[in-house]
Amino acid sequence: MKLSMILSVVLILTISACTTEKESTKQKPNILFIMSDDHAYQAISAYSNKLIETPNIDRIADEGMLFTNACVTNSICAPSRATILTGKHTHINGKIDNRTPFDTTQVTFPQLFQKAGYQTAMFGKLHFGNNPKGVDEFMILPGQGRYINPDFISKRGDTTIIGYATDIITDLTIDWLDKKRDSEKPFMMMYLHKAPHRPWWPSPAKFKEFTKKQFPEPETLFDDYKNRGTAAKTAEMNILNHMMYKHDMKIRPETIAAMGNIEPKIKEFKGGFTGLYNRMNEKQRAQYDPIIDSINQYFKKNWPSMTSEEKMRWKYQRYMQDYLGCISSVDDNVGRVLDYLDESGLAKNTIVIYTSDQGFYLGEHGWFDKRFIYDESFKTPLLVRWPNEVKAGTTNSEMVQNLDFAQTFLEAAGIKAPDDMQGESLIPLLKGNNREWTRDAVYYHYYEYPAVHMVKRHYGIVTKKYKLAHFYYDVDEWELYDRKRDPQEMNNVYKDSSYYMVVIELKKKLAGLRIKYKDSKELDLKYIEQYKK
Ligand code: SGN
Ligand code: CA
Repeated sequence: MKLSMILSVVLILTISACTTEKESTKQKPNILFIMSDDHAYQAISAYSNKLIETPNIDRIADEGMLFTNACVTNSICAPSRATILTGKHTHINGKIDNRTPFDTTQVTFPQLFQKAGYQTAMFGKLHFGNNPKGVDEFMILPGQGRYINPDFISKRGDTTIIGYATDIITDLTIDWLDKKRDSEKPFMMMYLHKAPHRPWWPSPAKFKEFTKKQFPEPETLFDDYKNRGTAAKTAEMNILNHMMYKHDMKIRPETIAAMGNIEPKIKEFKGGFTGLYNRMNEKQRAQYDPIIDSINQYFKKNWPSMTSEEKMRWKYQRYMQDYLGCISSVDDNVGRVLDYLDESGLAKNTIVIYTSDQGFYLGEHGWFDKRFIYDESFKTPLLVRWPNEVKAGTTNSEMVQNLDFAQTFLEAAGIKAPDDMQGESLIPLLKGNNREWTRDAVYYHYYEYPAVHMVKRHYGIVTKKYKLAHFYYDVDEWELYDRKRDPQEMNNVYKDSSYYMVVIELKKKLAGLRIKYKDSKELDLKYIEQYKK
């Protein structure tokens, strides 16, 4: 072959390689990962409209897929986020509870997106650290963040933005999508709400609207924890006994002072009502004050003569009014982002995911908060829209976990996932190929004890039919629930002889999962020792 011919062949090959690369990068889907904090699936109308309508979040499922059996590996904030970022169980990535520092030398999925040519950004609540890796741009809340006039950490230093956190996080997200990103590149955006985390402060408008509403009570609001283990009986998550008046119910310190020392005796609560109220400017206070005053007047007048049952009912309503008010703002703001995607033409090539860092109790078993392997906190909402790939209006009931997210996003973007990630890509399920999915059980492990809410350490296995959990550290107790016969998990049948074989088989399977995911008794002990330091 003549030299000129060889050169022209090389040239043609190079040009075509460049074009293919450019085209394939262009066609890569954008990822918009929306996560809220403590958003129970019971408060999304795509799952149930008993409590609230969330038309915007529902759109993601109407135009995509609703997962009805999505769950977390460890039902608490920072560990859930670490699992999502690393694609590993918390005993492997080390972020077993909210206290332990996150080892930032680990590979997280945004870093892989960035390396592969994606534009990456993160806005809202991360919970840990102040310099997330793998994101070109970020504005994150320090720690839990604040609902009103929130502080933000950014690459350019710290700043405070006046307004309501849910609206502000959305403004930042839309602004980056619209004006700041390089539109030649695909993007991976993490849009992370602080809402509806405790202490619940809805926006002034939602506060006004939701304090006028009354909500249906869950059947198990007055649960007495009979037929359960010690852990359920000793947890400090009961609305009547452990929810605070100032901190949670908007009762002013002056009201409490005038009524005597009536607050539940719980160590951890410092900020009370004033933590947020003192951040407000005059104008903001003027919006909240009339409603807070009327709640206080009612409380002062009626509380002393209420029965325990009436107190529980009143607290439950106050809880729902504020919690659901916060969610309503999340829903409006998700709507703003979805509208932006439509108007900009980005929607058709953008995968939109809506989830929460875990589920939450909305009065079931008399509780608020999370942590337990029991359904309301173990499960988490998961809705995914991916035009042309995911069939609109579909439902999936497989047992998927937050552990699977990283590998799913990476596969969607055509990026190889590291071999040591422990999840499974959900792409087959998203594309309707359920037969390719072989998982029949998931593994769960919660650690943060002793700590706020006093939920004991436990690990367990969950299948579609059963849930077996081992509570350890200062107890050694097993619990078994028959998920089909007892969906509310009111009866621990571990000692029921008719479940003898089920227990044997599940214990074997659980031991297998502990080996598969590299968890062990040694690690349990290591994390206990580490916690004591
Ligand atoms: C705070 C809350 C707790 C909550 C933890 C963990 N108290 O301590 O109720 O369980 O966060 O939540 S409050 O003072 O903020 O009201 S997590 O979502 O970050 O894990
Ligand atoms: Ca949370």
